[in-house]
Amino acid sequence: MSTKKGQKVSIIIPYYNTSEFIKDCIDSILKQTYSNLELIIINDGSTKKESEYVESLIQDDRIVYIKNEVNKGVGYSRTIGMKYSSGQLVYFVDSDDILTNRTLEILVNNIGDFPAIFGETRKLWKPSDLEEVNERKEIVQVISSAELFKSGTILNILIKKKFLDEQNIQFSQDTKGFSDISVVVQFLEHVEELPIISFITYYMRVRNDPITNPSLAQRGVDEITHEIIDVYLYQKQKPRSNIVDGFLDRFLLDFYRNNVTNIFKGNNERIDKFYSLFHVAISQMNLDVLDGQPLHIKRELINLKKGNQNKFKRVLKFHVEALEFKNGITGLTRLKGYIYKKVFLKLPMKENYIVFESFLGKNYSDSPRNIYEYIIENKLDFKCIWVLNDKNKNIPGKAKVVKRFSMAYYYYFAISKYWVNNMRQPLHLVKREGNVFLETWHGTPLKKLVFDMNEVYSANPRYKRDFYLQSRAWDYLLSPNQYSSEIFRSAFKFEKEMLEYGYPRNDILYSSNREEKAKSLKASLGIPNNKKVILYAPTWRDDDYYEPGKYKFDLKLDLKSMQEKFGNEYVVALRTHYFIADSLNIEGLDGFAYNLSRYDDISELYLISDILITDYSSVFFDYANLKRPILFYTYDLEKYRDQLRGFYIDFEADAPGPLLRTNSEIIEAIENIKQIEEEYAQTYEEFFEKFCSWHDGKSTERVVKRVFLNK
Ligand code: C2G
Repeated sequence: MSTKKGQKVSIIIPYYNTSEFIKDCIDSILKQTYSNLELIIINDGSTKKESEYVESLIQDDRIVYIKNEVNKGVGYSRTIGMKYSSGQLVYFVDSDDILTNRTLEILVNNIGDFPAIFGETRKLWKPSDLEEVNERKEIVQVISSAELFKSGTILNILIKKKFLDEQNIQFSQDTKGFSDISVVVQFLEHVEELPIISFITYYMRVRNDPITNPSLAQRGVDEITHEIIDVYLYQKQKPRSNIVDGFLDRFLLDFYRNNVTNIFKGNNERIDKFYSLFHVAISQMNLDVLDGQPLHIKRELINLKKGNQNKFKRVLKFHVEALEFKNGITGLTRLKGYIYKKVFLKLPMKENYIVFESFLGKNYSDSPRNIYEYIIENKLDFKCIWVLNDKNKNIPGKAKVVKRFSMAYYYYFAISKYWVNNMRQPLHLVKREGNVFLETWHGTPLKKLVFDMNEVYSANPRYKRDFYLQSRAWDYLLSPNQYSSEIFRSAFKFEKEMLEYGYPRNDILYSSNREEKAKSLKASLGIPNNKKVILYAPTWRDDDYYEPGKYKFDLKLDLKSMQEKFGNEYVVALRTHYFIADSLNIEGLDGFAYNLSRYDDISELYLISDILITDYSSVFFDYANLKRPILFYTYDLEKYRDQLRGFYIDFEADAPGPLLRTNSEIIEAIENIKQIEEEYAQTYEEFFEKFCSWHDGKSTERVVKRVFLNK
């Protein structure tokens, strides 16, 4: 239902360099079922490019656009917005947030005689997670204003303009963040109770990149702590009602409780620095607010208020230790982490210990394997430890095998000087002074990675932040080609030593006895020697998962018809990505289809293959070292490229083989494989030059010499 009747709503949005998000925000406002609105955008000194972008979106005559020449802050911009507003109702929105279709209709219809009404707010990682909420039942409840304003924000509240004018309610313009507090305080002076409606009217976006594009709330804890204390002290110096005083005390107390470990970080220097700051603030606090708080919080705040610095330190230390202990004993996994931190990390570090891990301990493979084998073959003086989920796996040499996340795993990670991993390490592993981390990584990127990605569709929405923190621990990063070096620098923000030696895992593709190796491997897998092998090795899809690390895969290759066509000449080796939890069904295809998804090392499978079929997996960059034919089964190219990931190269133009959409195209290509090879010879050559030319079978040697022998 669209309506022009009723009171006009002025929606006020400050905009500061958020072009990535603003379109979703504006669209959600312009398509409101309640259309009697004006949208006031205050461009708060954004860059030229960001300004031009938002200006290009102003295509509706309900939009009022105001521009501050320099950045003045949210409080100032909202005040300007109010000044220009002509509606009887105002509603503040942040430029990265999103409304539901009926937000205004629902709020306007239910405000009645109250000066303001709250809607329900939800957090949102990305617009595609928006739920359809229009059918929910609306229930209005009237509750205490202090409770409603607990989080200190004025977003998602429809307010009568007359009320703001009469009470002269204004935003403070003194601080960057928390300018809302001044408005909240004035509200609390005037209204005891307000209505809230049980209907989601506002989606607050959690930005996926707190590293390069943080929201105000995602700034560092130090900056926020200073700001909150400033705002608190500023508000406290004015004469206040008990309700407002109580609200301010509660606000600071909640902040303290939620952030205490993060602020002090158990570090003496920080404790001294922040002690003084909190001492000044807590001196103003009425300690009645501590009623019902846990004993340690009471003791900390009392000592802060009294100025007993040493006593405060002792209580805080006990509090943090107790918290760690309590966390440590809730379950076996946490207990191991606790022992790791409290005991293992305090043991002396062993200078010649190396821990190896490949694909999360799922197999004995990839560059870590080649590096390990070089070390044992050359009898270098190192004690090696392998992380493998299957503790009974047979591997060459005398390595100690430990299961991932076992007690032994934590022990060896704590005491070993060297770590070699082809993926990211768990966040809770601590890099000690003197630790050397060799990150081998696991492929030349086609699909965009980390900071080159826009939206994150994979199961972990904190991907960018986690990746950033993890990669700070890497000392060396292997690169297979110039192209990857450049991408790793931008996508990972990697600034330490890049080892531009080619991938150790590809040495095997250049070994002089590769024919014999292939022959004996075929025999051990039960593949007849007179049959040629087609290897199908696709990647995973970010949006198709059961849980993080467990992805679905739907086999779209028609193996039956392939068998009918090529059964006499070929067999098919199927190899799913290590994230795939689904197992393939190859019933009735005995002697034709081989499921090698659990086979340790894909490089060996390259050796036995005559044709590779893949999609967007990095496998083709490695396989191309063999100069054998490659087909791309890209049945979901548009979705994968344009929505899920985005590519670094012009895939259609530069791929060393044809992009095929259907099973019959695949079959036809296999039938004409010689012709395809000829057709793609030139492109393949250029591709090889760009991505494979650093490889010569000696990458492992170069890496070992640099990292472990210091040459
Ligand atoms: N892999 C495999 N079997 C598959 C797919 C991949 O064994 N069916 C192995 C290969 O060694 C491959 C590596 O896993 O090079 C990485 O797989 P990708 O499909 O490229 O996907 P991802 O793990 O997301 O790697 O920069 C590297 C990539 O961009 C990211």
